[in-house]
Amino acid sequence: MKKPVIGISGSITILESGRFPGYRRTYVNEDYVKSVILAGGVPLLLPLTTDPEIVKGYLDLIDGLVLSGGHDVSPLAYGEQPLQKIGHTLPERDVFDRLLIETALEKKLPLLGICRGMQILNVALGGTLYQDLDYVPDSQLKHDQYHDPSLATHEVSVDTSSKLFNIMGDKRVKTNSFHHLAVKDLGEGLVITAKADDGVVEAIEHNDYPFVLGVQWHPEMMASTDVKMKSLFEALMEAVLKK
Ligand SMILES: [Mn+2]
Repeated sequence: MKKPVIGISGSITILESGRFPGYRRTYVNEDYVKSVILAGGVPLLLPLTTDPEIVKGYLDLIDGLVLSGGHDVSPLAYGEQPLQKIGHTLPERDVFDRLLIETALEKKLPLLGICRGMQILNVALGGTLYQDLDYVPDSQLKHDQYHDPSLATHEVSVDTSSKLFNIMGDKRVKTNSFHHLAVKDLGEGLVITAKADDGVVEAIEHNDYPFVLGVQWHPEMMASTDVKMKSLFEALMEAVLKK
């Protein structure tokens, strides 16, 4: 059987030193690649572009999509001005990710949004974000850990009626956490499927599509040591094979 080809959205890093300072390099973190392989897929890096025709070309190549983490989503992408605690943004990546999402949804392609990937999924569907956790009423938990990335540092409560619960098989899941933005207003058709104990949204999904999920943590950094996290990627493969 042919293995599902999973596109992974790429980002741009600007080299600070070495042979080519100021040079732009396209990349994804290797854990995304490893997690897709671990779950039985063929990973394919999708380099950042803002050309809709090229994005359509990407979508013709892939069976499923992982939206990777990275820069803060620009507040302008959801009609807000930047507040003081917003971090580094890369507006061209917002354009790229939205093109990917729109085209993937048109094709009903299975899609997993991770961290920033979940946030931009929400924004692409008309939702908004908190520009920092300090702006989330009553949020007290540490959501930006300084531990080994594979180490879970807080728990989330999973809605038992969700696809996420079916995949994880648990109402309480331990996750890592590397974010300072959070979902505020939900995009159209999305539902919240997991929350941290301080009310921060930790997972969303779309009920009108077979598999459109977003998680606020980084399962790819845990997939090699945590079967629940690996199962998220396996569920993406299953969704592709069912399509
Ligand atoms: Mn968190």
